[in-house]
Amino acid sequence: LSGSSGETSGFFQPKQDDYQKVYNQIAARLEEKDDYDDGSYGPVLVRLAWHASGTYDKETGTGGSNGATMRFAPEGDHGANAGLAAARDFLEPVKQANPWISYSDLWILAGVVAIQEMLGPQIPYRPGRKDKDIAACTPDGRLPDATQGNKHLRDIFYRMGFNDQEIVALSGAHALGRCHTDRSGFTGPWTFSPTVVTNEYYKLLLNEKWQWKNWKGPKQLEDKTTKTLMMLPTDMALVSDKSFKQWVEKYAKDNDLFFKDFSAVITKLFELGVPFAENATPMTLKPTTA
Ligand code: ZEM
Repeated sequence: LSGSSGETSGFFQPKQDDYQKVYNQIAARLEEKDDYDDGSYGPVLVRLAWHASGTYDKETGTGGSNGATMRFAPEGDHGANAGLAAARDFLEPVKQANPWISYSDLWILAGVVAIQEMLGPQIPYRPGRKDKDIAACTPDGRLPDATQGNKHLRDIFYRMGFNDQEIVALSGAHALGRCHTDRSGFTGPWTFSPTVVTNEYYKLLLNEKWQWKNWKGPKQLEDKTTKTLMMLPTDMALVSDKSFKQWVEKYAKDNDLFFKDFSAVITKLFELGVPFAENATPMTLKPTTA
């Protein structure tokens, strides 16, 4: 059996090796298509996996990565999802070559690939998500609004079932990628190495002096030294709030601790609301960089 056999689900029972093949295809595409943004689709793939997952509501069990409902207009058109068509389109040829994998498993697998290929920690992967139809689209407003502060962050992330430490660990993803004026309205990257997973986000939050950027766009901060880096109001909430800040300090000091906690919390994020089979054991998929 091969991942490219074109069989649809039902009889084809994919094994770890089949997922590793899809992993390798995504990794090869990342390597090949290096003319995007800062040289990689990696960051926007991480954002796709996060926005697919971050709609989860623990009270109703709705939303989350099981369903890939962002394929449909109501959810795909939510303001928070602006620009994520780039990530979905990047993955479409991989879906065509491996029709047995659901979009919902593929998007999360792509998040895992992106993190590992950008030299981040190992992320255990469990497949088992099924695509849902348009009726399962989540209402607008479940993802965080960058113009707000600590209360909003807690409202949004507690709804998914996270605590303060986990909110700070997840936010380290902003070591990656950048803001685009034609997507969120904000502009610029958070770090000098936006295609490598590091704890730089925390170090910069603590050690740089941040000032309001003087421009016509939405309120954001810039570093005093180079004026090339940015922070969102929600990023600054992590250092103005004592309970958050203690974790920013820990992660700034200890990259190993950040990697360990980031791996655990992103795995939790990616699995919110997914009804895995009892025997679904997490897979360790091999980075191509090793
Ligand atoms: Zn983000 N994020 N995010 N984020 N994010 C952006 C970009 C990226 C917030 C937010 O408003 C924004 C998490 C949490 C939060 C990534 C991953 C994760 C952008 C810029 C905004 C405005 C979008 C644009 O213009 O293209 C807010 C308010 C958050 C609350 C804490 C979590 C959690 C993430 C993953 C675990 C990534 C990788 C990007 C970069 C995307 C890119 O295209 O470069």
